[in-house]
Amino acid sequence: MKKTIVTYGTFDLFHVGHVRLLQRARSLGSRLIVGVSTDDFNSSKNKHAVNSYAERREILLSCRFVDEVFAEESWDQKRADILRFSADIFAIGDDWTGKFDCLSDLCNVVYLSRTDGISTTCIRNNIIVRHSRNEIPYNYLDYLDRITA
Ligand code: C2G
Repeated sequence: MKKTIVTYGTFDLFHVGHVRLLQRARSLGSRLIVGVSTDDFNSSKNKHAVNSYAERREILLSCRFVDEVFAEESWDQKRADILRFSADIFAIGDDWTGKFDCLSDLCNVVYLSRTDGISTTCIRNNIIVRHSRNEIPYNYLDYLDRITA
């Protein structure tokens, strides 16, 4: 049966953990729709992505597991999104276990196991540490200016 899955995230510094989450979510049905946190929404969470919303959206749309992308602008839009997309499944990583059970009157809520050993924060910190040890070539400095600004 054709099932629609909806998931959410920032997906900054896109990495293999994100890829596997999207692959697993997509395997639950036939259409995966991703709500991507906007830069303003992230600021309200005191989170500052390296990649802008436009870049993260473009990266996700290029991922073969993703069928559609829309903007996540607030915490409380999920119920309306599930109805708007007629989603059968709400899927997210198990670092959110229990947090979205409140949606189970609208659709099936699934928590998928995270990929251990990788995260956007680890990647950022790794670069900053290597930069401080001058292990990173000069042309990375602009990039670092963006993430340490
Ligand atoms: N993820 C994963 N394995 C990792 C890192 C992330 O499976 N090693 C999953 C997360 O659990 C999440 C998705 O990848 O389901 C996106 O992760 P983030 O970009 O960190 O998004 P998050 O901050 O969890 O945003 O309203 C909900 C929020 O938008 C969720």
